[in-house]
Amino acid sequence: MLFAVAAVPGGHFKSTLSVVEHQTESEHCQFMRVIGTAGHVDHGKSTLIAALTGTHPDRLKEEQAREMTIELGFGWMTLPSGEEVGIVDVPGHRDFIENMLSGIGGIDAALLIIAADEGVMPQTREHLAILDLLQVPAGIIVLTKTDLASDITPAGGPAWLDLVENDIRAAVAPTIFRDSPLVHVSAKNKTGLDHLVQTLSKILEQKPARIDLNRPRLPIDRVFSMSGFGTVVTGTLIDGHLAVGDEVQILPSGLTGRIRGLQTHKKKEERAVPGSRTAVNISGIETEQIRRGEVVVHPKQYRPTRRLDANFQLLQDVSSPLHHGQEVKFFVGASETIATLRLLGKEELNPGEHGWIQLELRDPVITVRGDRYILRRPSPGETLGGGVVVDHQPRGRHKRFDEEILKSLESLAKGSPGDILFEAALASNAAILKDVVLKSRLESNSADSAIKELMESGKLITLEEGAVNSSSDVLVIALPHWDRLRDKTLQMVQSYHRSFPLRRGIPREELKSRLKITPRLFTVLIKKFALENLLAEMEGVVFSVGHQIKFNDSQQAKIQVLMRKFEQNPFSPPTVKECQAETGEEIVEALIELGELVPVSNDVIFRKQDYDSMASKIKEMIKENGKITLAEVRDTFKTSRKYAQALLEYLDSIGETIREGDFRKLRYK
Ligand SMILES: Nc1nc2c(ncn2[C@@H]2O[C@H](COP(=O)(O)OP(=O)(O)OP(=O)(O)O)[C@@H](O)[C@H]2O)c(=O)[nH]1
Ligand SMILES: [Mg+2]
Repeated sequence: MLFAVAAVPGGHFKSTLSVVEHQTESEHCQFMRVIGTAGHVDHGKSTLIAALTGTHPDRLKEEQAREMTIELGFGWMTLPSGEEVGIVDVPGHRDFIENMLSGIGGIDAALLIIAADEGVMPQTREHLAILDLLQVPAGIIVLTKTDLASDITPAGGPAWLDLVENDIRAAVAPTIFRDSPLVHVSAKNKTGLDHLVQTLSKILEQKPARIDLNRPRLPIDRVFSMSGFGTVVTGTLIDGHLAVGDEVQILPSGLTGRIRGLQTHKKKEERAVPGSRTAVNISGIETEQIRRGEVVVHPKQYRPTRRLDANFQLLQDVSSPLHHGQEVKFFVGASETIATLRLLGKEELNPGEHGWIQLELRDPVITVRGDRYILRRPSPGETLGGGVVVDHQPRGRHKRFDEEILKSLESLAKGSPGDILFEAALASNAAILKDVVLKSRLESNSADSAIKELMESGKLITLEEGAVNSSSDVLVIALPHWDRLRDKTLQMVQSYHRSFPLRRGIPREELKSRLKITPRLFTVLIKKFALENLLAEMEGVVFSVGHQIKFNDSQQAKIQVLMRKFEQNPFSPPTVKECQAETGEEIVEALIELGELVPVSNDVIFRKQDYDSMASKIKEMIKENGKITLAEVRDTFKTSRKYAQALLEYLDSIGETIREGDFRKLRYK
């Protein structure tokens, strides 16, 4: 059964690594793409998506009645290569531009849709400016409704479509769309659609893959409840993958839950990959507890922030300069909040200028260095500009005119070798240090100083002994991954103790396969925990230091009854089966674990003290006589042949005695 109607976007994140190719490990190769529409109201965006996918993206009754998109619409299409591409359809009306912003964040390519009969209009320009500020990786200009344009050409004048195209080229010249292909279509007559799909395939092919940074973020654009499933949230997944069973956290609220199910394009998946439109069925959190704009993450990987430093570009055609202290609306991912703007290094910012700002946010948001954001004026609504977050956890309020601070923001924006290496470590999980360096593409000198810096600050952790430099083979891990792995491991062991309180611990192999990590990492992990006195390992069983097997009252009572039987016949005690019948298998196992019972065969078992006294008596007798027979043992302890034989064979097997014909002698005298 399906639980999703796909939905929307994420923070457009350009990390320092996004300029670097990175697909070295197969587990990081999987990704998907999402495209978005953009353009003036009524220019034919939704109709074009309907023509491409067969499904009209407008879902609401009100939208259908008004023939106007209000909320984001979602769909997907399959390219000739077989690749599935998610689609986000946005509203063009100026009143809904903030809905458009919440959907456009995580897209890989935009279709800038312009009606041929109207040409460039105000929201064509505004959407274009937003796509440019977000630096959407690729774009296609789609001139639609071409069926309406053929008759417009004025007598004797230049062809209408040529005029429109000239206008478009002038509008896109200063933006990321400057070299974008322009495709003519008519959604009504279904002309040009194949060409559009081919063009889309081509530009997507040229773009680098989405990176799996191992720290997934799903900015939530829809929350709903499905009967039989419970809470479902949707968004465009970025920066990592999610898997069924994962523990997740909703930020900024901090609530935690577990992933019960995942869907991409209405298909059930075990794992959702970066760039995919993803619906997540979460257990443990109610629908009412989650708001649009919040983010689904793995625990401990992100921290909400209410203050950030950023560079900012004020658009050329805004109505007035930007002032210090001004109240603005801040948009990142699918979230929006009010912010107070601190203008750094300048008295005011004039249209077309850029500068450094610090934002004090009314509500906490999830954003990281490298995220692109948009600012709007609250009233009257106007897109002011946007930029890149350069520090999402600044130390404090900056002085406005401080050269040192401006310089440090410059270098933060460029990204230090330490930042670049850290990004590579985040994208690698636990990995060999020299492979992380390779991934970062740093040259060895800067890599060496970056390694030193990260080790000193504790952001990168070595898991093995050995030289630590750009060519070393030691296993390293970034701090957030280590924290997660550590918590996961300790929790697994503790939950095993809770489930099996009468067992000493979890079998090593079982823990390893549950953690799904390599044998090499597992070995160092257990070693490290042992050094930190958190876990211990004995005879292939891993347990929390301090864990003790404890019996409850009714178990204690059963044990007492059993022990009385041992007391009555210490040398012909109940058999293993009889013990199990008395107390249950678990308790017998626990008593063996605790060393109170010693099984000498599958059938015969003694109390520790009885076993000890029998064993030492036998050894004493051999010492006196040089040897002993089975019959002598049987008679000494007034027991039966079964017990005597099992005990002697056990003593043989542990190397205390050795059998010679009918006699036992001591193996070592
Ligand atoms: N003749 C003709 N009409 C079209 C074409 N594409 C769309 N239309 C019509 O244009 C009107 C608006 O189309 P929509 O697809 O709703 O426009 P939109 O860009 O999605 O509008 P918003 O979402 O409100 O911004 C509808 O009446 C469509 O039938 C086309 O290629 N040719
Ligand atoms: Mg529409």
